[in-house]
Amino acid sequence: MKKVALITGVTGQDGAYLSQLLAEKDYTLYGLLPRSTRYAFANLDYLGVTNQVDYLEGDLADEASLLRAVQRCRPDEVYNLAAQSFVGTSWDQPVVTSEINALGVLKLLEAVRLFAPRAHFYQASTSEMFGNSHINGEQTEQTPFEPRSPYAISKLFAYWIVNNYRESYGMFCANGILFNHESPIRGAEFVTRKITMAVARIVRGQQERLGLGNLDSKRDWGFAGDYVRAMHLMLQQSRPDNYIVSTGETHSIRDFLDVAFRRAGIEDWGPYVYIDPAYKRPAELFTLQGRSAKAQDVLGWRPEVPFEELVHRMVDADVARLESSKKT
Ligand code: NAP
Ligand code: F7E
Repeated sequence: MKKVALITGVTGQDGAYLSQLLAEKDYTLYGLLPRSTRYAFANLDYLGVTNQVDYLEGDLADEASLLRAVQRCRPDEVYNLAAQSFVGTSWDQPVVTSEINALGVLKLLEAVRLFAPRAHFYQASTSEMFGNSHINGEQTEQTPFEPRSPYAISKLFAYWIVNNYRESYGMFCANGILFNHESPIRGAEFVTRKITMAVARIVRGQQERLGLGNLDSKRDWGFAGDYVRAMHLMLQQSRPDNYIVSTGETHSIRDFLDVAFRRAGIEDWGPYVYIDPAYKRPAELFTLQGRSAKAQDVLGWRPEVPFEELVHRMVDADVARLESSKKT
């Protein structure tokens, strides 16, 4: 029998990579589609999987729509990837962020508890929950959470309610605590893609300069295609648990700029980049560096795409997009 998976946030970066992975594994796939995303299939199109998914209308803010969606598809696995996922916006729209990222998860858990109580449930938790907390410079599953944005706080509620449903109802609920992961279909508002899109335009003479915020913050950046494999593995275990997913390496925004501009043949990015205070955040996370030993030992998961190759892939994809848009 084919397994049935329901993916929320199916049109986002991770939703598209996960759809591709599960389609290859011959799942029957359902994607939750809020009205706002009705025609936003660019990421799924990019990976060639738009037609491999059946779409169910629903929104994490609308409990009845979640009840209907879960009742209709009766999933074996639920991947909750939907979120207001941009940390910067969470200061401008803290209530919407909390409605979706915190209460939305609770609403979805209730729908699963009522209509698919044996389903395995994945929650997209995040390294943002750690804030600046670390143990010897790293974050592990034991590191205390010290969230520093409305986004992180909303995700921490979700993390705990998922643990609570596991403990209270014996449901198979897993939290993946994922560190930053990127790809050629990363949202344009995130710093990595903002840089690679700008690099492509700068080398073609379509943009002069790039305004950025804090260049000194460091992130543990991996490849989204690698990280969705970890999500799937978490739901194939005999027991539900929480796992960090990360590369174990950290790089600054400056490092990212070095590699991205050099890939496009520009050795010194200095003249092209300026500091725009509008992109500085009210509270910053300085360094994230995750230890994914547990995921590696228990799940047998490994990250496969190293930092430089990730940046190269993103720059090359954005350069290619501009080339092809010129031809059409
Ligand atoms: P993304 O590209 O921003 O995708 C988020 C998805 O959620 C989009 O399809 C979005 O649709 C959908 N969505 C937003 N509000 C919704 C609502 N009210 N109801 C239903 N769907 C809604 O994010 P991502 O990078 O793929 O990340 C996937 C998940 O992992 C998110 O929960 C994110 O917070 C979490 N996460 C991401 C990272 C990372 O580095 N990428 C790291 C840790 C955790 P619209 O586009 O129409 O809004
Ligand atoms: O910022 C700095 C910014 O927006 C990274 C989400 O997927 O990962 C992501 O959150 C760093 C921060 O990602 C600009 O201040 C400088 O220090 O790319 P970002 P994020 O905030 O780390 C986590 C794990 C998630 O869970 C989230 O969903 O880059 N930065 N200048 C800038 N950031 C942006 N966006 N734009 C700038 O101009």
